[in-house]
Amino acid sequence: MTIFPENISTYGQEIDRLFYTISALVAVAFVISLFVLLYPLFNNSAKRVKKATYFTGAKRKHFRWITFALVALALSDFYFLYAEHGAWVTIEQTQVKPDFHVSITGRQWNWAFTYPGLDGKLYTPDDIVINEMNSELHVPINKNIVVDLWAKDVLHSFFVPNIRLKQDCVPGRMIQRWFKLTKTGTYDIACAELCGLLHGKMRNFLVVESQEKFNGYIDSLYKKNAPALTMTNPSN
Ligand SMILES: [Cu+2]
Repeated sequence: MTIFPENISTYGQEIDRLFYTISALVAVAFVISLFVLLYPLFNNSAKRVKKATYFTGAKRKHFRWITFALVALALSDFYFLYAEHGAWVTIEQTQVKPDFHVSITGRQWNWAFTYPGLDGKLYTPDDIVINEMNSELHVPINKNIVVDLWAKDVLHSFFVPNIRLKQDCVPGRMIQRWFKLTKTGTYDIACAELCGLLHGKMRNFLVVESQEKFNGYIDSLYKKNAPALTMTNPSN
């Protein structure tokens, strides 16, 4: 049972497990905090205790409890660091061999997708740019997809709930992330950073498809963009 949208990435399970771990520990802390807050309120009601006592917290007896809470907090922090280390390394620090490399730019208000042109290389004049609201990003299934994330104007956040990937896009810098997807279909790409008036309309789609279908899509892009390609490609 899961409360999240279906996971389609190879590392999504790790994020889900972290979420449940953190929620469980925070739930325990929440119940203890409520108890510590409410118990004295009821136990020391005006009927039972006539005059309130003022604690400075300086006495060893009182200070002990402050120290106990601090240590418990620090220990849980270290535990989270330990628990998340694997996912952190997989998602943020692993250099995968890219099977497909695409550039994604957040702008007010859509995600623009830049595919490499016929030369197979990004950031050359024959790149193909799809820059429309509600457009699709096509990627092949079971392949390492490396994405360069950019922002054109303000902060955006590339968010695909089904991949469990959410990454801020910052103007002036490129952030690279990767994913490998295990299920075909069409999934939402959202922006998770309030980025202006039409932030809520900033919705694109991720289409995961077989390698054959994906090749067909890329071919159709080349054909559609052919006149522009011959104009910008000096070798033609
Ligand atoms: Cu945005």
